[in-house]
Amino acid sequence: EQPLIKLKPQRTSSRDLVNLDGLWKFTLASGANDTAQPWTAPFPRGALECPVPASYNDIFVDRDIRDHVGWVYYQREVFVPKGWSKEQYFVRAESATHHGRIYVNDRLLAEHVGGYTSFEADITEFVTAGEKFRLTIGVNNELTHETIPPGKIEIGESTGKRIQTYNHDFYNYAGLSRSIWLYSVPRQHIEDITVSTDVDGETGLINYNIKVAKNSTENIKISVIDEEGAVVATASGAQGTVKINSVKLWQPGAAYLYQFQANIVDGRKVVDTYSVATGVRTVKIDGSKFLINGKPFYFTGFGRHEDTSVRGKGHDQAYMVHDFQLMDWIGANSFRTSHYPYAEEVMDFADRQGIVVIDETPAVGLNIALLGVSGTEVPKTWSEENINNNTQKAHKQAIRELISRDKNHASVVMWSIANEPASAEEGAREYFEPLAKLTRELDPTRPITFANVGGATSESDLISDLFDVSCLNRYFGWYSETGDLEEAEPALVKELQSWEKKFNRPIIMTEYGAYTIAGLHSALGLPWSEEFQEDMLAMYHRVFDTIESMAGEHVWNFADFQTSLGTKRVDGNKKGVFTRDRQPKMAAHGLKARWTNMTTSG
Ligand code: GCB
Repeated sequence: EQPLIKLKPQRTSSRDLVNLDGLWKFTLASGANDTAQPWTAPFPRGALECPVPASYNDIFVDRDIRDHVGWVYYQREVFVPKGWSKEQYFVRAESATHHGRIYVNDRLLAEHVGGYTSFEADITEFVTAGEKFRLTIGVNNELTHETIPPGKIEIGESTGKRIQTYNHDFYNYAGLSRSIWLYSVPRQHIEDITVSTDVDGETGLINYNIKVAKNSTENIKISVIDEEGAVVATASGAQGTVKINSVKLWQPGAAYLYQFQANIVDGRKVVDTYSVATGVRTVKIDGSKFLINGKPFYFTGFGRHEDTSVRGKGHDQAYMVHDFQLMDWIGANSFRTSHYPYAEEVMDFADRQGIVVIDETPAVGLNIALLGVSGTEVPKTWSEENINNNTQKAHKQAIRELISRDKNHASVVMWSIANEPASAEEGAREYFEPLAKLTRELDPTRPITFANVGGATSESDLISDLFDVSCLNRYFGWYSETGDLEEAEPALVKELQSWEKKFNRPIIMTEYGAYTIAGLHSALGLPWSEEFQEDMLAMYHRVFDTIESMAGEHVWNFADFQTSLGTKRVDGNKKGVFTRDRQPKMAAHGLKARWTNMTTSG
């Protein structure tokens, strides 16, 4: 059985890769029932050109493109390098949001549903090395009640046009927002590597399991190489444990990565080589403490988004590095990949930077009541018409793909399998019990959680005992007790105390914050102003410091971000501590003072 998400392409002595980013020709399907097959021919001269990686929505000055619901197509010519005649080669899309198809010339070679994980087409039999082919990638942005995340397509009353609606608070950016690769592997190759680490005194242990492609020899040699390039341990065989003496641990804020290099060997020849950057560390929960390497870890940082102006969710190295710099500046030691898996480059970078990650699936918006549905009859979330067995199937797949992709990252210390589901509604337990079980089966080494919604209290929530950490999103002082911090404070105290009392385990506030218009000031500290954001965060911190089980605080949000159109959002959600172009709001300075002080004093 093939791994769900294949190893990220790598250039090694046995593997090659060609980056296909750049300007691609671009066209929209005219409608849902469009029978044109644009992949069967080169797009006409004069076709639009669209940058990859980028969401396409904000690139063009055209509402028809921005609001398009359905398929779009990207196309370019690609040469397969001459030297690859003995190799096996693939086209890999790091993501296609939310449903992708890879066509090579006239042929459909791969299809994938799920907007934030990679998929690929084996094109070896269809294109000869040294020849060129027409590569078309179709991307569909539709969300239904059976997709993850869920959504709904409505029909405009006058125009008859299709309108995408959804329950989550970020814009449904779509397209090819991550890199596209052409890469080769030898016929006999390593298909998957799973590592997990442990520590025994001064000795680091890397437990590993390697899968090879069929017809490959299983003669496998392992070398573990330290940051100086020295081989510090070796082993052989497809699974086992390698021991590193006097191990240097991967620590939050002080990353150390070994290269776990796996080789398929045939006699004296190395047939294939692949390396996984491996940080040796342990993660454990002990009562109300979240332990990394046996020491209590207190999360400081943010829920974030992949979001910038113009590129939307397009991965961008400049923003990635800059965002990590800002997190370092402000004293953030961690973040949550709210509300979907981020680009793999981000996970690699977090490993190298020693930033701790709570890794989340795209299961956001599984909560119909949050829509603000009016009337007496609130529709049920966990029901045939809304979130049903097929949605659950898609959710399982999203969990499998996330873990398959990110299992080897030292930075990832916990899986979050959903954001703000209707966990107090009847049916939640039936829905979540198998998902929690699946997550633990797939990865017994990391704790699991979900971000609990305000209103699903320690008493009314039906699923929290299935998880290891209480991750709470709370907006006292914003969505309730609006602008009244004197009322909000005791409400927050009461809430946190009730969770602490119910579960002897860590609590992380995974969201708290206030909508803040940069530049808006108020001597009275009224809502929407920079003063209010600052006061509100200070109030939360005062409370957190009195709660023994508190194990972390993630402000919502790192930066302002785009949302769907609505009367409560002015050009998006402005709960950022930084503006969308990454300038600090006033509250950033208070956070910096608090967090940098915490990090140094432990
Ligand atoms: C939440 C959601 C997040 C929203 C945020 C808000 O609870 O998890 O996606 O953006 O509240 O600002 O309303």
